[in-house]
Order: sequence, then C-alpha cells, then structure tokens
Amino acid sequence: MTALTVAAYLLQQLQKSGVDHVFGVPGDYVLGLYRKLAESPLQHVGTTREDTAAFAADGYARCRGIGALAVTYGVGALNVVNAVAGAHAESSPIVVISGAPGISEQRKDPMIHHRFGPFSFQREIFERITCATAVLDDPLTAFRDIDRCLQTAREYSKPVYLELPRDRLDCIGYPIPAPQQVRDESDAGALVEAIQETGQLLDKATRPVILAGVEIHRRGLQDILRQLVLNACIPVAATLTGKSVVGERHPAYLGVYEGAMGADVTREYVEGADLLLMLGATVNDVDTGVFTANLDPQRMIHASQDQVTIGHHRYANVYLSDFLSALRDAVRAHSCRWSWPAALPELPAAEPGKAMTVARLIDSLNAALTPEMSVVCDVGDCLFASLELRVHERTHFLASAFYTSMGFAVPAALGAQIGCPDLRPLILVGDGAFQMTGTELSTFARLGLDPVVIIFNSHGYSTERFILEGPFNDIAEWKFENIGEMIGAVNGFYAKTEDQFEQMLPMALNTRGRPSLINVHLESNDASPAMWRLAQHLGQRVGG
Ligand SMILES: Cc1ncc(C[n+]2csc(CCOP(=O)(O)OP(=O)(O)O)c2C)c(N)n1
Repeated sequence: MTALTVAAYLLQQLQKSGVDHVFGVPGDYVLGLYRKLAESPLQHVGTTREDTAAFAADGYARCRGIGALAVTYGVGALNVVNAVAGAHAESSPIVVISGAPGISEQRKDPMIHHRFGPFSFQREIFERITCATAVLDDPLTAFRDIDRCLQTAREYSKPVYLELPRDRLDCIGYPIPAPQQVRDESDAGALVEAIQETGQLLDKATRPVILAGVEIHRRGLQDILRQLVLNACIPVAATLTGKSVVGERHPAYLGVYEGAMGADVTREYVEGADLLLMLGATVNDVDTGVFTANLDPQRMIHASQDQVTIGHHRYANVYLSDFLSALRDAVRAHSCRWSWPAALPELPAAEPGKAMTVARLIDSLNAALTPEMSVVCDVGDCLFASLELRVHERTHFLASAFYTSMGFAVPAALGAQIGCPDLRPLILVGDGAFQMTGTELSTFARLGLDPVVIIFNSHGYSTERFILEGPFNDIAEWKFENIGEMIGAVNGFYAKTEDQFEQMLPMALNTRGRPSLINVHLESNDASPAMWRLAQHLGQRVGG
C-alpha cells in the first residue's frame, strides 16, 4: 500500500463517503488543502461567503447524504457557525474542514492574524454544534480520527468538524483501523411487543392516520413508509419539517398537518383519527403550529428515532427503521380505496390587472411544478405559504423549517442543484431573506446553473410585522429584477398582477443555463392562508 499524507487521506475518504464537491472560500491557513483539492478528483465550488458555503453543503447533504466545506481559520470558520448550528438542529450531515495555524507555529504562542483567543477555542465552539470533532495534529491518529468523524456524521446525520493545522497536511499518516462502530440493534423482544400492540390497535381502529416527520427523510426511510401506507391503506399527513417525505400528489396524502396553521380539512382528518401513528415526527413549535396542535396522546403511537411509545407504554431501544420495516411486513396487504381527491383543482384564468396575492402565487406554482423540480424554501411567509404547495416526489422540498435561519434557500439550492443536477430548484424567498444571501445567485450564474427564484416581495419583514408592527420591520426596496447587471447573467422579471406573473413564469421556466428571478410585488397586508388561519385561531396579533 502506498503511503498517504493526511491531506490525501482526508480527500480520499471524503470522496469514498459520497462527497464530490467541497464548498468554501480560501484563506492562507487552508490554501495548502485547496492546492491538494485542485489536484484531486474532488471539485471545489467557490461561494461568495463562508456561511453560504455551509448552507450549500447542507443542501447538498440533504440530496446526496453528506456534504462538505473547507474554510480558513477564525474568520472563515466563525462565519459558518450559524449555518452549522442549523445543520445540527435540522440533522444534516456536513463535514466542516477548517485550516489552522501549524502546530509548530502555535507552540510559540504568537499573535498571528485571525487568532481570537487560545488556539483550542475554535474546536471548543464546534464541539457544541457538531456530533464529532478532531484536530488532525497527530499523523499517528489522523486517519483514525477522519474515519471516526465521517462515520459519526453518517450514523447520526449531524455535522462534524475537522481542523487541519497547515504543517500537518503533508505528514504521512498511519492506517490504524478505526474501532468498529457497531450500529445499535433494536431490542428484539421490545420490537416484537411494540409491533403486536400496534397491530392490535390497528385492527380495532376505524380511522387511523399516519403523521410522517423529518426523521423519515434523515434516515432514508421514505420507501418503507410508502410501502407501509400502501400495505395498510392508511392515509398519511406530513409535518412541515417533514414536508415531502411522501409524494404530495399521491391520493393517500392528506397535506401538511400543522395545528391551526394547516388546512382545516387536514387538521380535521388528523385530529379526528381514532389512532394516530406519529412516525419520525418531532414535536416542536413549528410542527405543532405554535403549539395549537390538538393530538390525544391516548390515541397515539409515537415512533421516534430510538423508542416507541403507545399511551403509557414505552418500548425503549426500538429503532425507527426496524419498527417501520417490521410494521410494513406485519400489516395485511389490502387494495386501497382512497377517499381523498388526488388531482389539484384547475387554476382559474388570470384576471388582467388583478393584484397578485400569496394564495394565487402558490396556486400558479402548483400548476407549473413538474417532477423534475425541487423546491427550496426560505423562512418567512413563503414557508407558511408552502404548506399549500404540492411537490411531486419525496425529499424534493428543502427548508430550514425548524431552525428557521433566514438566508438558507438560495445557497442551499446551489448545493442541491450541484448535488442532484437532474433536479432544477424552484427557490421561494422573501425580500428580507434574499437581501441576506441572494447574491449567491452569482455562483449559479458563473456555473451556468438555472434555478428559478420567486421573491415574495412584501416590502419588509412581514412575519415579524404580524407579531409586532414597527419601523424595525422596514427594509430598503431593492430592484431585485436588475440583479443580473451586477452579478452576471440572470433573467430578471417584475410582476405585480396575476396576468403579469402568468406571462413571466413560463419565460423563466423556459430559460435554461442561467438563473431566472421573478420579483413578485405583494400587498403589505397580504399573507398566506396559513398565516391567516393562525391569526384567526389566536384571535388577535400578539402585541399588535
Ligand atoms: C438569520 C435570521 N435573522 C432573523 C430572523 C427572524 N426573522 C424571522 S422571519 C423574519 C422576516 C423575514 O422577512 P422576509 O424574508 O422578507 O419574509 P417575510 O416575513 O416578509 O415573508 C425575520 C427577521 C431569522 N429567522 N433568521
């Protein structure tokens, strides 16, 4: 076996684990690695900022199973903290590689640029927002540390951090085998009993419903879920963070359940179930519509990542994947008759001169969506509006729906389109969020990629306005449609009325090889149906 350097091994193992692209901005502490990257089969994708590199790696990971970025010490690494914390909260496995001053440099404790405290600080910060970290300072253990971190990222579907002192890049490492991480097995007895009890309850139930959540996507269980739904003939709703874990145009699909924020029909169906199977669904304020969900724990089977609870019974060490597979195999196959309308209603013709609304915008996008498109959505009312959007296939809806960091969508879509080039991203983003990271469209333009960006331009931070009105929610009005003049070839459009939008959307969709953007002017007092439902439920605006 030929001897490998630490840098060569890192790049080789990244590629073996499924990474073909590394996002990031260079800097002198990481330049050595960038040189090796340029000589390797991996491709570097330069971004305009480090945080957008991390969002891009996150989008890439959600499509491909793992993503990576490489940044310089201090200024670069600290720039990615929010995006990496988001990937941690959202269970997206990204590998953060930071260059660092050499170990021999660090020994003299010098005041060198980008230093912000003891040299150990940076790793300590990342310790708290990743599931494994390593400083590759010792060639004897570096290979083992690399393997441990990559394995852990996959196993837990969370970010990991690798720090590479610049004088260790070319050190020959040692192939000490990593301690085999044995995947935890479900407790066989508990699994059998959990399946038995579930089967008995299902036999008695007359209106069972599945509520599928984000863990189904992160553990790659969509196919098993689909088979379970079809075998058992149980209709299925998704949570917002789990949106698109089941095909949203299938007749078994009930829509997104989000308490008072979700559509009434979905809410009534889910809350009216006599048995609710919560599969991989997390309980948080987003998925419960700010805790307006009304679900009875006594009529619920809740399978989370490593346990199943049925009423007061808790089956510990029963893993979601094992429970789902066993349940799929245990239920009798039926030929199903779904009572739910599969087809979406026809889009009424645009009324010339009629002001565009959020509701109409979503209806128009529903009519235009194809199975070759993914939807990448930012935070703000576009996220709530997306409840009504029906994407074609599973996992084709990406959002920072739980961590809710503004600025996610444009860069995450970059990673998604590079990671899965067969899917063209439709990016939904508010004017505020676009002002944060929208200039990353420049990278799409440079690479000849062609997302379609829809700016929900409600003239400021309307989600915040809904909670508390004030001048702090006003932002500058940008002519987003002219962005191409500055950042490279972008097809820009401005639409204020239904007919203008109807004319421009096909033009945007028909342009390939460069991004298109439609700046959609919305009235400041307009909002998504989900937002109106919540306001109605709460009776009044908080503090408004
Ligand atoms: C990075 C970040 N900063 C602040 C917030 C708080 N926040 C949530 S929504 C929102 C307004 C978003 O404005 P815009 O993108 O225009 O969408 P809109 O609410 O108008 O639909 C803000 C400031 C956040 N979620 N993320």
